[in-house]
Amino acid sequence: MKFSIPQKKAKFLSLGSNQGNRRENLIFALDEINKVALIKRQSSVYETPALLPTGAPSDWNRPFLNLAVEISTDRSAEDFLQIIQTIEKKRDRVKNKRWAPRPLDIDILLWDNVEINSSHLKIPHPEMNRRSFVLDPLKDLSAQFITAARRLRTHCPQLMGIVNVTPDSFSDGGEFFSYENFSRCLDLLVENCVDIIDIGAESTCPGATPLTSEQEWIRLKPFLEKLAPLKNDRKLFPLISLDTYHPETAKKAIPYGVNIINDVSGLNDPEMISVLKDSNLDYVLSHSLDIPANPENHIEGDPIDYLKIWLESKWDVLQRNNINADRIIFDPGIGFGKSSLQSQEIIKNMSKFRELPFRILVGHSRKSFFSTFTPAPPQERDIETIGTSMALLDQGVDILRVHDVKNHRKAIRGWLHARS
Ligand code: PH2
Ligand code: MG
Ligand code: MG
Repeated sequence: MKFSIPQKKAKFLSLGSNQGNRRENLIFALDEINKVALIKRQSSVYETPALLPTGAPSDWNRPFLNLAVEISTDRSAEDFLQIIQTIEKKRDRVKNKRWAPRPLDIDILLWDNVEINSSHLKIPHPEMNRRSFVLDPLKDLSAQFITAARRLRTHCPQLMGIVNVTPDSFSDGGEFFSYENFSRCLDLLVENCVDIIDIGAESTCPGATPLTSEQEWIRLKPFLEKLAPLKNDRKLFPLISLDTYHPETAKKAIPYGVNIINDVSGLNDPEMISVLKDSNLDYVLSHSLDIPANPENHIEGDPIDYLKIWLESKWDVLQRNNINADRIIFDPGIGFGKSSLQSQEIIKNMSKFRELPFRILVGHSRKSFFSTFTPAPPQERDIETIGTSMALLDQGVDILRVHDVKNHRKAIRGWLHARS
């Protein structure tokens, strides 16, 4: 197969909490693990419905926060199990009925190639491939878990919150182009457990004026300067994504703690490859024909077939440059080089990308294809956007890039509990 990826030999742990201050419990556990092992990669935090035994009391049904880490240590799995149990006890974990609410649970999932099947320890974790609360965080760490995570009914998406620091954005008309609005917006996103903050300084909607990289940086820098200390000070802060197609801007932003480059041009500038090679940034590979978007110009033929062929050619380039699948997020580019009907066609058929070993992002929020079936102006399309989002979740999409994170968070909670 064109898109096959290697299995990685590594040590993975999963962490969960559904009692007490769940975030503080996870932060405590990470600090403790950090004392005895190197945390190489850490996933986002996922709120997941409690998986309960049949006949469990209703008051056990409290959502967990779950995450996963990849660690490096010379200790054996048996020794590490002892360490984990000590950490759990320090956080008031008491011997209780199986699967009763707990302040902290740490499990070993994989330990390189080790296989253990004793009464108190089983590695690989025998249930891991059936649990979204394990696979969803794991797929952030390694692409080898992506397709398995996507096959489960309770596959939980990440929310990427849009923060435009532009005076001319189509759907929020320069709303965040002040520091007060910017920090209010950040607070709201963090409060609603946004997974990724996507900050962009250049509008790419039809008719927008393109910026040079220098102009873009002048706009962006003061906002990154506000954001960077927040990320440094607060544990479990969301990931930061930078919406730019200029490699020079991407490079300058790295010291500010940016984790992801969101490139709407889809690797149009070969210099972007060197930025990726010289960093460990994740990369949103987004399809487009023109930047800014040109409503007159769109792709020919079946859009899904077209995008698959396009993706294969881009994946060739990335592979040749040793950029691995763990770092790649594919985005079909709704509204970029597609007619309204083609955008809808893509949304209806996102499940055809299910077997790809890349995380998949869709950015449909408030976009112009909605205008073919609703009179609502862009700022009033959030409910329509959420409806569309629910249909995307059914198809296994991994990341939703949206304006209204607060209501998406609520809708996802309902969706997940109805499917779990
Ligand atoms: N852990 C369990 C049982 N149920 N449900 C969720 N969502 N997350 C968990 O970590 C979890 C659970 C047993 O350890
Ligand atoms: Mg467990
Ligand atoms: Mg356990």
